[in-house]
Amino acid sequence: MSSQNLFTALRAAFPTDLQATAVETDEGLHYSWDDLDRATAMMANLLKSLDLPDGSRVAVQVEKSVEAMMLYLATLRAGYVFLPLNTAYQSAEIGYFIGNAEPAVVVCSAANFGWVSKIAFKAGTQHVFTLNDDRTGSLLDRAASHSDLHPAVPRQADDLAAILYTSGTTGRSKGAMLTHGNMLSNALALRDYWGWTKKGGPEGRGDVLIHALPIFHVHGLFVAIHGALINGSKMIWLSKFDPKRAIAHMRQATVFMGVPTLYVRMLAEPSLSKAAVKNMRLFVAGSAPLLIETFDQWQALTGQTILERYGMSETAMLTSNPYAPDMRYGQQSERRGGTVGFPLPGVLLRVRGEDGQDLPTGEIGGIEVKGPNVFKGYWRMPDKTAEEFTSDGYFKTGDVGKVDQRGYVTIVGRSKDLIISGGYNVYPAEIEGYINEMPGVAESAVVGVPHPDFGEVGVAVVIAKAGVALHAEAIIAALKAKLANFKIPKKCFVVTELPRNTMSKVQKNLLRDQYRELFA
Ligand code: MLC
Ligand code: AMP
Repeated sequence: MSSQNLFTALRAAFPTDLQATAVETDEGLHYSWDDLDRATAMMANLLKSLDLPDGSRVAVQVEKSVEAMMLYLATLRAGYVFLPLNTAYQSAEIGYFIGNAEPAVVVCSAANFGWVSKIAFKAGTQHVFTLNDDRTGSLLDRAASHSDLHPAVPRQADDLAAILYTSGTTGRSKGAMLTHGNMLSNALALRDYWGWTKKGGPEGRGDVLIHALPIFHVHGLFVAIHGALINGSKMIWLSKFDPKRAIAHMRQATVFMGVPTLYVRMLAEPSLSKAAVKNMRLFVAGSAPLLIETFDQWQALTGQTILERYGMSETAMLTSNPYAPDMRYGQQSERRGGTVGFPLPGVLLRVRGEDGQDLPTGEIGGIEVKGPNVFKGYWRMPDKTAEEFTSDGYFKTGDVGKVDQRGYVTIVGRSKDLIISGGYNVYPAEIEGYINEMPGVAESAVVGVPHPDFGEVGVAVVIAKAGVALHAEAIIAALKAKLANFKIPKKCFVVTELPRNTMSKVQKNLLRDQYRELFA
């Protein structure tokens, strides 16, 4: 059987002119396709020289850089398993991921080497390299002495390519195992569905993607990077999102991908106009609900219609509004705000009630999915995996939604207790766990409330033990010392009681209503 290594497919799509620019950074650096090819070969050869066991994990917590993307591609090329970690994670979070995944290689910034290497060596990791966002570090030093030729290691569709940790509503984070086949099938489906055009192809000019998202989650790492590479398209690379810079680059670009917060921030820029986006052909939004106001304002100001899609770490992309009319649904299938469009070709999606029965069109229930993009299971958690799949092989997404007469899917909520803040997932149970451990705390509840910039943010409501005086600021400060910054509740209230139902369960819906206007 021929190899299904995702890298091989991406490499095959490189343009013939390898000296052309593949990535241009906001700072003005140019990387050619040949640079991508040679640097990933050198890094893959470095990994190979370490004699790692088959299936070894390469865990990476570094700032966004083109070299960090190359490390991802090199890991695929060498046949190992990539494990990206958000740079906001602190030692307790990193300690859990490294302890659970037992990576053979860990890559971190030189600034974090002290504490990260301590965690890694304790977990049995043999190799810890550094990689900084200024193109320095031991990873590049060591790779420099290796050959720039590397035949990609043959992999089958079912072989692991990456593990993405997603937090859980109860217990610890789960590592979603994604295969080469999951990601290649999704990349090919999106290439066709979103009408990517190749330079020199029938449409001539070829797409150029503005890459403005972090590269440790599905959206920036897979949807954006695979999207550009599988089409041989150039990327304009922003190491950190900046609305002014993103808009300025639109004159030379054609595709932009962002979480809703990025669109909200660009809408506040006076430089956003029809003229500024006239070269652009596609704006994609996802990872969190896009408010209809944002969709409408974007259309009014730029004349362009945002294409909203829906996905998750466990499944990559599941549904999308159509780029062009989707003939499965007829000529009238335009992009509709407030919906996430249709299941992508190859994806089966159904809505089921609590009793496990399929619901009629238009009724609201749990969204279940099946397809070549759906992950293999949770790393070393067979029971959790079994719980999340139905007997006929559908994955229960935890999202609540409906499908209308015309086939459009709408997400109306989540059955999982989850806050999505600026496109990042925050699990209240995790934050509550940390608060409840603090001295003097009797109980706490964390709820998500609307926020004009992040869409939704966390608010903590805490009850003190009898006779103890708690201070909201001190609780927030203590959380900041332990948790990734985006997980910190934006407000904390110390109260005397929490609303409860007759079963004594905290009624989070009442708390959400109570604090709904906090950031209005
Ligand atoms: C930063 N902060 C956040 C936050 N990001 N708080 C809540 N939610 C967030 N997402 C905190 C900072 O720590 C800081 O706090 C304060 O808010 C202001 O920071 P900022 O400078 O405004 O933030 P910035 O660095 O500009 O980051 C905002 C952002 C970033 C929107 C650019 O969060 C981002 O890149 N989000 C994209 C996430 C993403 O890629 N998601 C895809 C997941 S994949 P303090 O107190 O320290 O000052 C997925 C599947 C799918 O979901 O379908 O795609
Ligand atoms: P993650 O675990 O980070 O991959 O987040 C996946 C979750 O993000 C999904 O289960 C949804 O709840 C949410 N999500 C992704 N895209 C959308 C969207 N377009 N609209 C609403 N929610 C979304």
